[in-house]
Amino acid sequence: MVYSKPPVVDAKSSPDSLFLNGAELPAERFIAEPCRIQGMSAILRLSEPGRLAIKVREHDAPISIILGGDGKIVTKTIPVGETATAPFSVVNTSSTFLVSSEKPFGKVELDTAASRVKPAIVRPEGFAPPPEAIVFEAENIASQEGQRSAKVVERPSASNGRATSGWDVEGQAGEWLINAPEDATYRIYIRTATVNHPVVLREFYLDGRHISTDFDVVSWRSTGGFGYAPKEWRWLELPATATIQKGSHRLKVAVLLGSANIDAFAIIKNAK
Ligand SMILES: [Ca+2]
Repeated sequence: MVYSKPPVVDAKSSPDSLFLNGAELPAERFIAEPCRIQGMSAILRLSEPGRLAIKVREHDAPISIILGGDGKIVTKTIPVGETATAPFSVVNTSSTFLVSSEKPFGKVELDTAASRVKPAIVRPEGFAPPPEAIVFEAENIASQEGQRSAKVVERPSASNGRATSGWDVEGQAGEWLINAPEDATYRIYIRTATVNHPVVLREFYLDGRHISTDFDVVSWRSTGGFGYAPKEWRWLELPATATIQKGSHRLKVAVLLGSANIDAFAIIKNAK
């Protein structure tokens, strides 16, 4: 079913409304004259920043989605023939949500679990990898993707005195070559510094595949600064181990949300 009666229908009286994680959200359908744009608006409140997948069941014209709040606006389009977007990164827990199209559209479903975010394990200030750890400096970057490039910067407090900075926008990714000394299951660490963002979201790939089948996205929060002082760096352990064969492998980190400097990586053979 699609809405077709102008000008306003209360969401509760319409079978085609807005759902967040399976629960109906208060929303309003409208038709904007004179262009007759069909739309639906709502206030979206989430328990925490993260990722938001959006699905629109029925639509005969492209769907435009606008999510705004706190001076930031994110837009996405769902083309005809597709039902869902790639997930949004949502910074603000309270946002205005607007979905519109040239033609009527059906039920809109939002899902915060669809992109499967898992927090990194934050090691305390002063943590140092154990002697058996194999450390890879982030400044030895193999390749980058995206319209903006990160740079190698001098940071006296960084491992080897240098780090990478400028991982700022979605679409950027860096790839590093890591070398495993033997076939084993390893814990993977990243040394990072970040501030002033509600949450940092990153995807980690090993040889082109997510490092775990249990989650797609790793999250962490401010470390207190961008690494100008030693206390601003933290070692984070990724929330899964990876079985890695002896030899060289590609570790890729893709930016989804938030700026975070990267100093180094480490792999540590899992004791178990
Ligand atoms: Ca470094």
